Amino acid sequence: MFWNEEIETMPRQDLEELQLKKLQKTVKRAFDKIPYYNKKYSEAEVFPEDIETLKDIEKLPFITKDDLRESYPFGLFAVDIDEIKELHSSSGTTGKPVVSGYTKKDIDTWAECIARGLKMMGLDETDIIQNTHGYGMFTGGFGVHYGSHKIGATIIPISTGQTRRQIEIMSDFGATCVIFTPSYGIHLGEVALEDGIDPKEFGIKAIGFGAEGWTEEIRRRVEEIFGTKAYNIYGLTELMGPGVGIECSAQKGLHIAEDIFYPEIIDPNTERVLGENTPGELVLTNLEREGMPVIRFRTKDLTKLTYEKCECGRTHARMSRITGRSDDMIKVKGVAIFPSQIEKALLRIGDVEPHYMIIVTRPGTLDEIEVKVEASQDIFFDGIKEMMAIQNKIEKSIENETGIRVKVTLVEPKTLPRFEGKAKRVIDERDLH
Ligand code: DLL
Repeated sequence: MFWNEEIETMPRQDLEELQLKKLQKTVKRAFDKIPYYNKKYSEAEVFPEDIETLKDIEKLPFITKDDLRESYPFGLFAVDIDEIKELHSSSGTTGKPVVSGYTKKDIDTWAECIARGLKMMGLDETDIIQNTHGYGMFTGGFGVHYGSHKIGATIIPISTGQTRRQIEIMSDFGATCVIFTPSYGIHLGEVALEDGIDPKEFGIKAIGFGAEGWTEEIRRRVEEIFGTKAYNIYGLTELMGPGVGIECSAQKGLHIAEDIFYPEIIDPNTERVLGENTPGELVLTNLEREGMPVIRFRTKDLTKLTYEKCECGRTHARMSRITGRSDDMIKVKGVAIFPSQIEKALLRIGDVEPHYMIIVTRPGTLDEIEVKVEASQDIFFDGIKEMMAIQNKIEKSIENETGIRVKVTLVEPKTLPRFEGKAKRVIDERDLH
């Protein structure tokens, strides 16, 4: 099933011509309207007229999360704020978030991406979609919502949490599709099973899941619990939100909406562009965006691309499942966290040393974070009560900074590893590769 068959099955040569036209227009708009790009490109001595072929994109400098943070909040908008109709920001964090702005047309483009994906998953206007993604600054909730309206399906905007109510509604309202993060999906299924309810009996036709890393074992578990196929949904706030890439019924990679995003794969160390089927870091460029065109964004997500025509008939490139990150960002319960935020939160407290380790585990189906922090000599010898009070204070400070509850353990001074060069502060024991 297609939403936009002409575009989705376009011969690659025509698609590339279309991409080039859109790229030229985007670069020119960014250069003319956004001082940030104007300065960056002028310094690199590259100008809009230098983009004569698609490969010429490689002449343009990359843009990173730090660049976006520096332009906080509206420095990368190409239109006046009154043309921006919606604002989102990267999930959960209260530090300096990345802001994403959308014009009316951008919201429609977003809906288009999700609509294509919902059709890939075999859904149409007769379906009832239960959307467990949070509605708020996180892009998961609204993105799926707009796409669902576009194909004319019925949406249940239930958002995250209240697991038993989710199960009741799924059953009573007859949901035929459910959208979740893989870890929440497994949790949802297992709570139902614990209560003696078999999720297979809900009659779910398709599951859409994403927003965090997962393995094929996790997919198998989700599919087994709900008795249906689970489709990968990829996206990120900076470029739009969910819907940059979505899997079709073949489940052999996610189709990137290539008339809307231009994908490249680079070696994260040398920044050299790599060829098809070679793993590396995904770099994305908005080709359609009015409000905030992002050009050559280093996603830090590791994947590879294939341009081979898919058995579903679509010609758009496919990216494989994300296998990791080239930086130290961790996604826990769908929220993106950087070790620097944890560091900031604990240094605010005092009485602790700036030595810490972050340990991420998934004991059951949900993620847990433990932060081990070295106590100062004085505190360590002050006794258990004082230590507990400080642990508590740090836990609150980290929750304030990241929006996530963690367990803090104070350890003896000088017992955590010291690093030469780049510190490795995160131990991820979830085995998501
Ligand atoms: O997570 C957008 C989204 C919402 C995608 C709902 C899918 C479903 P951010 O919070 O900005 O946006 O986080 C983006 O999450 O760079 C990846 O590291 C990770 N990520 C997103 N989707 C997947 C996925 C949303 N399918 C960051 N597989 C990205 C693995 C994913 N990682």
